[in-house]
This record gives sequence, C-alpha cells and structure tokens, in this order.
Amino acid sequence: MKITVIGLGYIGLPTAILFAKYGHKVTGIDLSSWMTTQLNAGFIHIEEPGLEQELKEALLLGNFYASTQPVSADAYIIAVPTPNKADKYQSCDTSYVEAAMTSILPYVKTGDTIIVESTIAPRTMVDMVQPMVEKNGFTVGKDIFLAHCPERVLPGNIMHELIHNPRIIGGITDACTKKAATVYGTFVQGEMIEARAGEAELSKLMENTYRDVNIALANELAKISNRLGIDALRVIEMANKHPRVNLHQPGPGVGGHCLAVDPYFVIATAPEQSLLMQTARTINNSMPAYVVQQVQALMAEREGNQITIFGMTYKGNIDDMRESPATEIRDKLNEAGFEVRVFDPHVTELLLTGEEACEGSSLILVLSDHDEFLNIPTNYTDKMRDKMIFDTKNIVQSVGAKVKYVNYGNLHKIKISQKEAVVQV
Ligand code: SAJ
Repeated sequence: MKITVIGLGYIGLPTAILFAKYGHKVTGIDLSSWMTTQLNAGFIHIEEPGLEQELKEALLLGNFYASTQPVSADAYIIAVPTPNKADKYQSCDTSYVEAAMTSILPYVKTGDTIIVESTIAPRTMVDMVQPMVEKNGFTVGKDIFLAHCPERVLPGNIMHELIHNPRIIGGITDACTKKAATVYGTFVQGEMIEARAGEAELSKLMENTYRDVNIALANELAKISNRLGIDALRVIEMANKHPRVNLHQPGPGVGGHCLAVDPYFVIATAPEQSLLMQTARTINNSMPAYVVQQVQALMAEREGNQITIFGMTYKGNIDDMRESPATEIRDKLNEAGFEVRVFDPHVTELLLTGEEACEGSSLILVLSDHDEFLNIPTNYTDKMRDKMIFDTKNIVQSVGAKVKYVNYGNLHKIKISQKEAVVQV
C-alpha cells in the first residue's frame, strides 16, 4: 500500500516509520525542508528510543521518503498539531488539520482512505473534515473512507506502544471503520476497537480529562489537608487500599501537551454541561500560585532570599518543558523578589550543577519527579544557607542529617504558626 503521512512530529514520524517497516511505501510530509532533508539522511529531530535505527532501516529498504510536497497514495494519515485557540474556552485550533486536508485533496482518488490521528474536538470529523471531502465530489463511505484514529502512546516508549496498545478506529460509517482497520491491521497487534468518529474523538479527550479531574481532586485534597492539619499523603495511601479507590497524587500543577490542553476541547464544545471539567482545570491551574504562597510562608521563617528549583520539566525523567507548571512557579518566585536558581539534569541548556545551584540557598523546591532527586546528596545541601527541602512531588527518599524535609504530608506542621493551619493532628 502507498501511504502518505502529513506531519512528522512525535506521532507522525514513528507512525510513518512503522508503516515503512511493515512493507508499505511511505512518504512523510512536513513543512520543514530542514527536517525532511535530515530524515532522508537518516537523522531524527526528536528524542525517541529506537526510532533513528528504524528510520535508517526503512531508508535502506527504500520504503520511506520525506518531502515537503504531498504525493498521491492509497491512504493518507494526518498527524499535525491541534493547539488551543486564544478564545474564551481555549477551543481546539483545527487550522493545521484543515490545511493538511486542503493539501492532500487534489491527490485523493476514489477508493482512498483518509485518517485523522491529530487530537480533535468532538464532531470535528463530521462537521469539518467530511464536508471538505464531499465538496470535492466524493461520497464518504462509498468513494472515500474517512476515520479518526487517535493515538495513546507515551513518549519514550512510542515504538512499542504504537504496535501493542489497543487502537480506536472511529469511522464516519461502518465501511470507513473497516477500511481504516485494514490500514492499521498491518502492524497493530493490540485490540482494534471499532467505533464511530465522534466516539473516538470524545474517548481520546476523556482519557486525559479523567486524569486531569482526578489530579485536581488530589490537589484539592492537599489544600484541604493543609488547612485542617492532616497528612494528605497518608490519607491517599490509606484510601487507595480500598479495592475500588485510586486517588491520584498532588503536585505543583498539571503540565504537558495533553492533560493541560485536551479538556478545553470538550469544554469549548459544551461549556454549560462541563462544569466539573472546568473546575478541575481551575484547580490544577491554581497550583503554581498555591506552591508560591506556601514557599513564601516557608521562606518567611528562614534566613536568606535564595531558592533552588529542582526540576523544570512537566513530569519526571523526561526533557519536555511544555506547559510545565515549573515555568510559572519560577517566574512568580522571581516576581516576588526571590533569587531563583534552577537545577535540572534532564534539560541540557540548564548548566548549573546541583552543588552550584544549592550554594547559599535557603530552600530546595522539588517540582519534577526525576530519579536523580530520590536521594539528595549532602554535597548539595552542605553549602546551603538554611537547609530545607519542599518536595511537591513526594519523590525524595533520603536527605542528609540536619536537612528539614517538607512535602504535602507535613507542610501544615512546618507552617503551624501560619494562620491557615487551624488544627494540628
Ligand atoms: N500528574 C500529577 N499527579 C498524578 C499524575 C500526574 O500531578 O497523580 C501530573 C504530571 O506531573 C504532569 C501531568 O500530570 O504534569 C501529566 O502527566 P501524565 O503522565 O498524566 O500525562 P502525559 O501528558 O505525559 O500523557 C498523557 C497520557 N494519558 C493518560 O494517561 C490518560 C498518555 O497515555 C497519552 O498518550 C498522552 O497524555 C496524550 O498524548 O494524550
């Protein structure tokens, strides 16, 4: 089969390479000519284990070619970004999907399949994509087969998960679903879940919204426990011993390109019906300011004005800082007049060593759960002016003697002199 993949990012590129590996003739399309030249020379522009090797093999087989111009194919896969718009509910910006559709439609012929993988707002397939195809004189489900097949992979493990995860195949009609399933069936070994386009769109969004709402609940619990003088982390641990309870973990806020983005796509399409989701977003968005407020209270009792942030990425053991709450916390601390130093062993442009970042500091503020922070070595804390760690991710397991360790479990005890702690239990 000839396959054209539009958008060679975190999802489009691995998908294109896998199709090539499984014997298809794949052309990968991207706007960046620098990127397509690099790819044709065998080099990838993103960090993903195993991908560059697979690209080199696909090039050797003659099954992959990157280009800036679309070419005719039997199946087209669209994997372009869908950011939030800057409107009231931060709705889904489908302009890249629209542009990708416009670019391929001159090449589309009867019998072809078009699959949108990009995360899109519910009803985008029927309200926007289908009319574009029909405008070109085709009947969807008879001439052209149209489906939304969202991905659900975790960066760092994409090559494995694309093959083994269950895959939702959401066609506009049953015939569209069957046709799209034959495309993925060439390499997907996980269950192929046959669905309608709208179900597929909303299912992908609800997976991430579920997580966002649950994290909001954990963050709210952390605030409540702090107010009441109760250990939130013990509460979570105990509640989770119930076989049907899974409280999530509180943190400094929710980052990344999915959880902090996708719920808005649902909210914007049904604002009056999505009150819980909106509240969850508000709670998670409030966490950076809440952390800063707690830090101010902790620093009020300490000597010195310097704070060291440990971790700038939105989660642990990755180098991705997109939508990271750490950025907002750093900026707010700077605005509040603190001298802020940053240490993140996963972000290469941050050059300070742990030792340098801690020298003269009065507080280490842990914002990412990197493995490097499991044990905080004494050579980091020895040169601190005042030795305290506030660990918002509950990741640190050992610290040197004389270092005060604070997390969402005991924060209330440390700040007991502050007026928000009403009872100490
Ligand atoms: N977080 C918490 N508390 C928790 C769990 C996470 O504060 O208990 C925070 C993290 O620190 C981070 C944010 O939430 O800031 C998001 O992290 P994540 O690991 O939950 O999610 P992502 O954005 O890296 O990946 C998600 C995944 N979706 C689900 O688990 C439902 C992934 O499977 C999807 O492929 C991805 O979104 C996507 O592309 O949609």
